Amino acid sequence: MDENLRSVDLAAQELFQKASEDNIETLWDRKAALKTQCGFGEQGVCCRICNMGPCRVSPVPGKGVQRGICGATADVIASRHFARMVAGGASAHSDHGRNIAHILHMAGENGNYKVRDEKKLLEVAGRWGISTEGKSIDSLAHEVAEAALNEFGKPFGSMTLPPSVPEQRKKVWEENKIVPRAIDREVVSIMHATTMGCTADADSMINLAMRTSMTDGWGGSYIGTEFSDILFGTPVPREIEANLGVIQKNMVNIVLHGHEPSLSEMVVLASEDPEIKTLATKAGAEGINLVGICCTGNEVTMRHGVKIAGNFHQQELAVLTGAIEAVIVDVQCIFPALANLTRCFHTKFITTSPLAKITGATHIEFNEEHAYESAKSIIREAVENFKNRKQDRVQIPQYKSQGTVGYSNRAIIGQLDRVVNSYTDKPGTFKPLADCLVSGVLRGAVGVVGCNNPKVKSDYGHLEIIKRMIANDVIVVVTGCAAQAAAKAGLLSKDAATKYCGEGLRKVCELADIPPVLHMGSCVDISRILELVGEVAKILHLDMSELPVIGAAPEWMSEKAVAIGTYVVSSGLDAFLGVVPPVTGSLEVTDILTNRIENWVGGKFYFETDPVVAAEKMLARIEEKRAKVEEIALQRMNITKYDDLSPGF
Ligand code: XCC
Ligand code: SF4
Repeated sequence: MDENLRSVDLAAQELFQKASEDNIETLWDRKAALKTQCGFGEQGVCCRICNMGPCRVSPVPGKGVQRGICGATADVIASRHFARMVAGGASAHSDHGRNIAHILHMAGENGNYKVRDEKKLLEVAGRWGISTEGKSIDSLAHEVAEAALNEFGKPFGSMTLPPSVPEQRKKVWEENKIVPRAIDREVVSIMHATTMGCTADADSMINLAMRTSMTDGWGGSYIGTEFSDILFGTPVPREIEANLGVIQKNMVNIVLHGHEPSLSEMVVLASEDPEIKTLATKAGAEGINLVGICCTGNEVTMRHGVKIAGNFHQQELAVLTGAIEAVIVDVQCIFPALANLTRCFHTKFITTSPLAKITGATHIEFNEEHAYESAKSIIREAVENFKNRKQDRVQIPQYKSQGTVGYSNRAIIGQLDRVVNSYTDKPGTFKPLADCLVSGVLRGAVGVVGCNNPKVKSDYGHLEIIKRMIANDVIVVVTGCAAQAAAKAGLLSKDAATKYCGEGLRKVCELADIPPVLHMGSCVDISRILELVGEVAKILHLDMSELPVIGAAPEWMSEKAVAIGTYVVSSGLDAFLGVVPPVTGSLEVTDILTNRIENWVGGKFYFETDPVVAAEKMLARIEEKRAKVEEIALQRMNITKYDDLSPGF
């Protein structure tokens, strides 16, 4: 592939050059080596569920082999595959949530982990129906953690839903029988229902997948976010820098990559340890420079302002700079290729989780019981490695952008409150935002999330959609690698409002002192977006599906994105996928996901690979929903005029 077609990122383009000069392989080379990828797999019509197979059936009805050995049709095979992707994704997010709950369970004054946000703990205790009276913070934390942990395997009843779910939405879920039961149970249910000889009906299969996806968004991910905020602090706005130019020539550079903040939080703390700092100086470095990649990077940038080295597609490129002493990883989205690649340099590749050991990496298992010491010994490896760096092989592309991150919902309300200072009857809500949406100052809101994928030009889809949204007065919230794409392109800076926005959004940004694109965190933090949308819907007495709000994953690759897309749609919002999921070999499954599902839950999937076309369709869909918003809201609130606009906006 022409190198300039791989990524819009100039830092990346510079390093593609270096990779080819040095004859070092990257993901794009491996993609090219695969030549044409398997068409059956791509369309979801190859079944490997039992060992009579693999059975690959024809994606064309009436032509070629129509059934697998057991008789499963393309519809059955594609729907089962889709459901397994949802289960895979939901399990990753939820297991992450569970780990954070375990950390909260062990938190205490004398331990390594402490409760940093007591207010949030009290709030969350309320949501689990736990009385706070007469309890110490630590014992309350313990109790809240236990309540959450019980959600994963509770034998009876349904999952405890957060208070942000509007009543209308709950009814939709009940009618569709997609109220999730225990978090683990739903994932197991999918594995069961998809095994040989169970569900052979696309409608029911997608329905089960929807129920499972809800355990992710409104369950495991929600717990992951809330408990991380309790433990490590709820993010507040802070300035950061992003792109490979944040790597420092004279410092010990450590890449934090993966997803769970339990390790990275300790690494941040331990990097300040006097002993470690002295060690760095002795090694001849000016200090320690932590930089983040993927969602672990998002977690620590949101809470500590740790600089962003890049997103998913930059994990190899960071190593290619030759200036990385260690890549420290926990779980998810880690290329096994880093093992070989780091060997071409002095870089240490350190795995820390028993769930993500990688052949060729140095495994130093992270011990949560002795988290601080454990993090210190991991950093020590990196610092001691500084002396092995070959400065003549170092090439750090000098590209980086400034931006503001840290938009938790509390932070967003804080910004709104600064404008609506005369609005005092209900301070501290999303009311001003709801007002802007109804009045049309903001046409709508879009969440742009997800990965990079070499099937599309890196970052192009993210940036194209984001720019087109904000130019049309649609406010954008971002998480995951989409957020990092936005950061690298300068879209998280407050200046972006003047540069790219329509008049309405620009005004809102100026008044509230926010960028037009709000970084809300990692991918589990899409739960923040759910909370935001749910609360705004509640204020307007609307269902989530009635709001001019859309989700988009322009460059997704992970099973997690399939789980996310499915819970977004099940929550009533459209989800635009920029890479087609492996279901198109079944007309029926494609029809369910892009059409019929809307009759069930009010939102549907769009498969649209051209971001320019996707953006047009998104804007049209927003206007379609807008047309009815005010009317319905007035009706439900039983008033004739929505004159209650927040003063200030
Ligand atoms: Fe992974 Fe979360 Fe995708 Fe990025 S966006 S490539 S999942 S790091 Ni979630
Ligand atoms: Fe083939 Fe059916 Fe077995 Fe799948 S479950 S591999 S279609 S026989």
